[in-house]
Amino acid sequence: MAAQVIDGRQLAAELRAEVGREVAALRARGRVPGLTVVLVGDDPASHIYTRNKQKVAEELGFRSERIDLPATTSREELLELIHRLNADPEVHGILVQLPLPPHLDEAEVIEQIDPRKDVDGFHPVNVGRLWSGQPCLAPCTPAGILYMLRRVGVDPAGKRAVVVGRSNIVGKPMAALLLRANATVTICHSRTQDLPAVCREADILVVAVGRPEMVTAEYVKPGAVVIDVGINPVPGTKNKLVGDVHFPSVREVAGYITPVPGGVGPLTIAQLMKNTLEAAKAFWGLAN
Ligand code: L34
Repeated sequence: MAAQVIDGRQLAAELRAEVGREVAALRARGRVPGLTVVLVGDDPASHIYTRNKQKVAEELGFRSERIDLPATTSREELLELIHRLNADPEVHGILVQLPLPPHLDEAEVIEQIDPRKDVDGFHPVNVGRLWSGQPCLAPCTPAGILYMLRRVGVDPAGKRAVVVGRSNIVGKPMAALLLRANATVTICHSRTQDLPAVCREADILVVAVGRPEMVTAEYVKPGAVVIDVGINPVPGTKNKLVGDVHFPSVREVAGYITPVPGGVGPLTIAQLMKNTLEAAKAFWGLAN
């Protein structure tokens, strides 16, 4: 029996609606949560994602601002902007879209963001809190995936979870969140020996490697939940995308599978709204 395809657009719409109701209630009391997205340079994919983030923030009633800086922006200019945003009481969430142009040090830039405004959850303070089980802002893609699992009724507790990819944005925080949810977690990467065999152990398989359609049916235990974080443009097409999972073959063996597009991406943006709302509430001293 073919897998159930998880409708990320639908789930994201529901999460957005939830956030939107809370934003409306806050606005009725004169409080407006604010998100500022900073985009440096002109990476075409980053343009699309940041435009979507800003649009959704506006729709949900946030004060939403996007700051576009040229690729030639200096380290000093960018850090000065971040310090200004840290000090601005109308800004509750700051997101610097990655990747940055090569002359800028991403780790340094992230560390300059006030951890309370770090709605990406990339600041070392939030990373440490995530791994030590404290309340924190967690990275949007993995947090959105956990929301997804919950909504389709998959509880990670006691299950075998395999995360393919060890990036700071997805792989590592995904492993932390699954561990916090009591899964038995394995992190795989380019040096993992016999990757298909390790993946076949997974009840929950999360793939975030950036290699088009790498994961085929032979990687997947029958009935497993397969979450595809990849977003790879198909060469020679205008806008066509594929994931890191070979959807046609894997859907025949998996129990659940996320499509690309329309899977993890929309949840990432919805979770960003949730994180921004939580950051604003914490700023005002309102309980979460
Ligand atoms: N700082 N940088 C920072 N935070 C992030 O959380 C991100 N990321 C990744 C890249 N850089 C970042 C994103 O927002 C990737 N990412 C992201 C967000 C949304 C979507 C894709 C990537 C998305 O909405 N994808 C749509 C398709 C969009 C299209 O048509 O191109 C989807 O349905 O998957």
